[in-house]
Amino acid sequence: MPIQREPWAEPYKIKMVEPITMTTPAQREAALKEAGYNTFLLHSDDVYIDLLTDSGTSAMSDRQWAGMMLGDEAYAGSRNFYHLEEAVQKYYGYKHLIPTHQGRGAENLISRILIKPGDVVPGNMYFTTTRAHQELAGGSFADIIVDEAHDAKSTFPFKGNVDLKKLQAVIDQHGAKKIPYVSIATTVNMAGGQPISLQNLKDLRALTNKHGIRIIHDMTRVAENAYMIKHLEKGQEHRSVQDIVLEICSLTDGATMSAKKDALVNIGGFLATNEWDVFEEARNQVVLYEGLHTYGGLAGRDMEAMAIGIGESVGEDHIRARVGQVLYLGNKLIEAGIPIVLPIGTHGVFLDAKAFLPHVPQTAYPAQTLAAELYLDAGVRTMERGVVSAGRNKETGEDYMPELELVRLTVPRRVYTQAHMDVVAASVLRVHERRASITGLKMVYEPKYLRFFQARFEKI
Ligand code: PLI
Repeated sequence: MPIQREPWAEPYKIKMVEPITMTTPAQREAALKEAGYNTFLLHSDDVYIDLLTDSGTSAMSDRQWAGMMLGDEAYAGSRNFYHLEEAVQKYYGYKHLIPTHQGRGAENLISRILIKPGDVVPGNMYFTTTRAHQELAGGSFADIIVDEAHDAKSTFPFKGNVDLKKLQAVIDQHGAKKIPYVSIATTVNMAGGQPISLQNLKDLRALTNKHGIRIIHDMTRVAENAYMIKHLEKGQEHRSVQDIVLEICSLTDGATMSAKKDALVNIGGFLATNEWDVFEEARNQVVLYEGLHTYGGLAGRDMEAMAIGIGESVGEDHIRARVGQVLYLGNKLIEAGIPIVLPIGTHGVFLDAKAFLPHVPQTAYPAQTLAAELYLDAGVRTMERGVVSAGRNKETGEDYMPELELVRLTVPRRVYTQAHMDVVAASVLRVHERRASITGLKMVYEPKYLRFFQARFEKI
């Protein structure tokens, strides 16, 4: 991790402000009960500092807002689509582009196009929506991430790496024909925002080439991953983030993108591919699920903001401050002895709820409980990333019991200041001090799909 010797400040100044609500403990208690102890079900008006997600919560730049005014809202062939296509080709190097309303729209398309019932999709840990679409298309997910990723205490710098022996075992067991692609995320959200190394990706490319297997890249946080490669991987320190991003993409065959993260927009995503056949099929199917292939569910102005945001996302000053702010919060918590996933991730700090609340069994949802308690303390909203998010095995119906039972403090891009981070750290410390008095939750309502979004709980 780069050592921060000098104080740093955000590389922007504030031109417009959005007031936020301050609430009393009694108001928060009532709001939490009303929300079934699920932070997804809180009204954002009842939230003070919103660290639920970094998805769609970024502050756009003045240039992006200016771009919004240049929206060409034609149904077909909007000029903003061509700007976006140019940006995707220039910064990411993929040949063909299909815009979608957000990342999961692209996941739906690629899963429907490439996965047949009975197929297996290996990946560097699952992501909720990605795996759900793979399963809806009849596939099953196989976890091939390195063991260190499942150990919150391991300080291995590239916990997003693929264990090539695990992939070889999947190939040996099922045969390459049953593997439509390997799904690689930069960075790995569910592991705590951990990067994959360039060397590992090159080794993966060599192995998949040998077996004729594609790599599909979940490039949601690729610039953050590239920043970590620059600072942690030998021989990469003199390269620009922009250059590393291009190389990462060049090692893969196509990508799904949630532009709501790295690309600094409030809505939008895309599917990109280098294969003409895949592009043609996606262009056919996108009209059923998203919209015409030159807008994919987005307004022209959204595509313009995305095109500009992609360029800003690989700027050295931007990415240093973005990851730097997360490191600032993480280091404050480490200094205070709070158990967090190490190393600190790039988009958020992940509390280790099993270590934070060792007396709460996983069946009583320690991470869900901790997220609720954090909200009660000061109105900071966070997200469970543990047994509730993991869901159930579709064959056996049993709960997945993930090693990692985490609460994610996700930092939106360019939204909060370091002072907000100080307030968050103080609140976590207060909850930690009274942790012995905290009991778990029981689930009283469970939706069929992606249950973490709408599940409801009661105090045990
Ligand atoms: O929320 P979408 O549909 O634009 O993107 C789905 C998605 C795909 N991959 C990864 C790695 C994600 O993190 C992701 C969405 N993440 C959310 C919403 C999050 O809060 O982390």
